Amino acid sequence: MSTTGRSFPQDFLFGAATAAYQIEGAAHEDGRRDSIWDVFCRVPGAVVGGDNGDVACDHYHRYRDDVALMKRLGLQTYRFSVSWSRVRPDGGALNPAGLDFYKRLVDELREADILPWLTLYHWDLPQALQERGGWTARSTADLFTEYALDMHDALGDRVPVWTTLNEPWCASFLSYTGGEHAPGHHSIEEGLLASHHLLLGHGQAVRELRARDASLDLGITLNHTVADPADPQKPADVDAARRVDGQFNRWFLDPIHRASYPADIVEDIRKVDAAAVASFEAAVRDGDLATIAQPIDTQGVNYYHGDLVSGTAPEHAPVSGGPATTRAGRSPYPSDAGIHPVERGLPRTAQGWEVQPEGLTRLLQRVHDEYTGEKGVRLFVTENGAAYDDVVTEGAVHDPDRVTYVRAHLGAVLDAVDAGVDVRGYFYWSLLDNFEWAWGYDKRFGIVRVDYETQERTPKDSALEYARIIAERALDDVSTAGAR
Ligand code: PNW
Repeated sequence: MSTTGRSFPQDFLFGAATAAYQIEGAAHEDGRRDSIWDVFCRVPGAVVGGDNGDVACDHYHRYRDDVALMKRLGLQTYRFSVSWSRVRPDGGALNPAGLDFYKRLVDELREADILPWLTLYHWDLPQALQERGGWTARSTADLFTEYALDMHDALGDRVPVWTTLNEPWCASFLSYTGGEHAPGHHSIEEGLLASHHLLLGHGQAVRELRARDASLDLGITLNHTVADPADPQKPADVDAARRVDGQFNRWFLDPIHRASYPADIVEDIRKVDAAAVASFEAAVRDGDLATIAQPIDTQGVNYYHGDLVSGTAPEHAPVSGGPATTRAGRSPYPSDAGIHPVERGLPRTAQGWEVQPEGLTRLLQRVHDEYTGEKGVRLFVTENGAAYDDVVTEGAVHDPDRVTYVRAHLGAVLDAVDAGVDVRGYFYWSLLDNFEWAWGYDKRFGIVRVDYETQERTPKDSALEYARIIAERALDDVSTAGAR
């Protein structure tokens, strides 16, 4: 234990996260059928390089080695997701062969003394359900609830922590409005309906799982940004930050914790597409918001970067990299007028995302102060990480930028802990290099390098550093000076 460093609380959990479609492969084995991502990957131009998840990291066949690797790194917990189309290939009837994979994985984790943290939905909706409207259809929320109960029947005695959805913002607006993710649609109405039915599925699943077993730790993971006005004195800039915050953060935090959608944002969107908002309002039935606001135990916070925004269009070419535009230059914001990203000279990752660790401290503090603290909902950073171009040498992979990134963000978490925020753990995204959605295999987020020819795994310098931090349960001063 470091004597001069900053220690983590005794019960703080260190882990790493992955998602089914990004690592499993085995896309056509043991009865698995297409998800919307299998189909989306076949659309020319949808994914960089025409890549897909058919093989990915072949984790479906290599999970034993991967768990052994987690054990070697000292991970205390592993956050993974279940492929709905493996377990219920058409969205409905159960496929025992697919389910067996998750039983084997969970047993392996428990054997290694690694806490299994299960996410039910990380974006791979069965294609059969998309053909019936996907998340724009209310029936999808009901089928999601049934699927959650199937999973609980199979694993309820062995998995203590259950996350319903990963990042419903991505699964609704980035997917049905911005078109960047599957199913690749460009509709404000669909984005709004999808967000509501995702949240409804979350609330129903929490209610039913809770009724089955009061001891489960239940929650949801949201992706956030920290939106700052370029000039806090300019009303147009302050308004731009309000719009980003409202559509990205409050659209999900408010219904989950306060049983309401943010009225200012509803009105903003109404000005853009009144018919879409009318359709959304008709879809929000009596009682839905109470269902969505079921008490939860754990709130997952995913943080990659913030946004500096202005209300006035820049004189020069707009900056890229933030979520204000998709790769194809479309906006995932239903109300995107007056949102202009501003360059602030921060370092950027290989994907163009800004590196802004202090934003994580502010984000955790804000979620705690405004939403979760008074209810005693625990916070976990369920994702944080960066894509960089690694330097591969004989037997080692050097990723100094990622080492700095991880240290700086763990420092930011400790700053939040010191300020009294109830944050209980951190998951690095991701354990392995993997299929980075619309970016294909072009962007590597792993602390473990994957050679996609041989499937060989090599822990990067960042993995060794993370393992050291976990073992010491502290951030020592030496490298902190350089990182923060
Ligand atoms: C998250 N955006 O995705 C996901 O949960 C992971 O599956 C993913 O690999 C990771 O972050 C890195 O991208 C996001 O455009 C994708 O704002 C896009 C955005 C945010 C999160």
